[in-house]
Amino acid sequence: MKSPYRPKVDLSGFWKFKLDPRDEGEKEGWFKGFSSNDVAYVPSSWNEQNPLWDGYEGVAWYSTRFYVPESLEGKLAWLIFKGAGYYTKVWLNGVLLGEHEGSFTQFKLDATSAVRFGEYNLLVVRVDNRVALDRLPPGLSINRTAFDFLQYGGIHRPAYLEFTERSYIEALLVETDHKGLLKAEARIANGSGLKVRFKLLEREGAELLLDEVSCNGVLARLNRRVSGVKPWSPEEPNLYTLRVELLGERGPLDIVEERVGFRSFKVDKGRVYLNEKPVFFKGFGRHEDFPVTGKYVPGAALVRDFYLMKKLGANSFRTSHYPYSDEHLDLADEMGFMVILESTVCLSGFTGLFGDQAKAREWFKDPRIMEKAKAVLKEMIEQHRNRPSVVMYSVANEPPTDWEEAAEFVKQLAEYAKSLDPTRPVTFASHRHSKDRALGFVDMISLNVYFGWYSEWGSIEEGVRRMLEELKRVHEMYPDKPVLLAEFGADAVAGIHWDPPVMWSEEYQAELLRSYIEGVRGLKWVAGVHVWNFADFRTPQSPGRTVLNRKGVFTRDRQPKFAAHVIKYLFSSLPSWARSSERG
Ligand code: ADA
Repeated sequence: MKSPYRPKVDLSGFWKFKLDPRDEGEKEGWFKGFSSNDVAYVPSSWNEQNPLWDGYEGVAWYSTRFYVPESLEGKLAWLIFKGAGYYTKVWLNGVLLGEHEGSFTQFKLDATSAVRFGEYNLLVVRVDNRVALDRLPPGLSINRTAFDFLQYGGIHRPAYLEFTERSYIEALLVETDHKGLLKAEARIANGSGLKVRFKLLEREGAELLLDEVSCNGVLARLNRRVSGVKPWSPEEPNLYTLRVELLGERGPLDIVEERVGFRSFKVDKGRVYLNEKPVFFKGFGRHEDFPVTGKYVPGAALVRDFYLMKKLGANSFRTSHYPYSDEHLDLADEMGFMVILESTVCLSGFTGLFGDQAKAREWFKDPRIMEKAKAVLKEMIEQHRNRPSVVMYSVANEPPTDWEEAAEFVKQLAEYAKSLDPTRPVTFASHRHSKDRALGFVDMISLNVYFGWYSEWGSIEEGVRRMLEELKRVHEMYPDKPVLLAEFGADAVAGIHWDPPVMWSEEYQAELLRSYIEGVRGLKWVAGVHVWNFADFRTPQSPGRTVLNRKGVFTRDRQPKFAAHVIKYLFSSLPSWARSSERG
């Protein structure tokens, strides 16, 4: 839901910044303002803005001053952070507005009681990026984590203030199908006796629908079938604008807009269908990671990424391993990419964090952990569920679901996601394959496979043989579930070339990717192939990593490795729409 009509104060820019390694700032009242000569830019992570902060794990403080015009007096003031963390506390003019856990979902704080009109305001933000076992994703410290990406710290995504009347549109829920079904539910604050006008507009502005309904004090609903709309698909990402106006006596009190696409997505009898046609995922696991800005990928870099993915013939990606930014997913809606939206339960190296495995199993039974996992899933779904690009949810990455406790954990998350949004299928990414006890709890099976890299060193052929063997074993166990090759790949240091292909060379990466894709070509129960990864990215220091995870087919600054050219050729030879005549 966007609100182009609401007055806003953008908070991007240079903020005062201060590290607080002994976490004494709150005791010393830094929330009323603190002295420092350091600056950090917002939105961006702090890590690469100053080499002194690169590996910093701890608490840091941000402050900025902003002016609010007197003309806004009497309105409600909302402070919105699109993504900051890991753990954020916010004060305005010395008043604590609230706190939020997790870097990858937005949060909104009521600033009405603290904001000053017609003068400067002091905003102070305490950000804590410490890694811990009771955080998602978990770990022990910045280089001992269950996840293979860097725990940046900072106000990673945009922050701003917006102002509404006392009656305003709190939330908007939209559901469509590819035949023109349009269901909308607007939740109104202080809406009793008010009317709501729904308008559906074509890209050029032509009005396709206009409907005015009474608000029953809280909700205003629309349920129509719109004739003549064009379906949304990766090939033709047709978008429309649903404008919702809350009407007062003297005209609109509030106006919000949502871009909608008319599309249907389902999983049925071993296949995935978009607009009732079987579809084949071709794409990537990605990361939000960019030089200097860290977890903030600037708009221009995102545009390049999407043109590069289009150039390679990709039609989809997974938001490995956390919900991506609104800008990122806006481009997916706009440029036509199917998105598997993944939550922050990333547990790749989880079991290795615990000496005592019994303790590790206990983690999955801890109600506080389940509560946190459900909280981020809820925020993620509420923030992105109106998007046509989001076709499926992934509730976890690489949980140790050969364990009963972990399987039950994933089962509960899958059920919870369905209870929040019954219109979308659910999956999780498994690295336990045929030993996995949770595959039966989801609609599509997603497998992360690294035979020929973490095992069968140097032997791609043997790797592919084991990959097919394992995929077929899983297929026999779940013949009615489609299987996505959700991750496969090899590290390649850009510039290392070797004949014959040997590990770490560009040739080995390209050949492994080619062999995997050729291996699954035509298997009709294989729903697609997602290469790990689109681009190299920062990861915790370890003997197995050279500063970056280098499984990208592009370098971190988005230049192609040999594999990018090979993927372009392969993706162009793979169908986007699956045919029924494929082999069993
Ligand atoms: C895992 C994990 C990824 C990454 C990948 C790798 O499957 O899901 O985050 O760590 O392996 O490069 O090893």
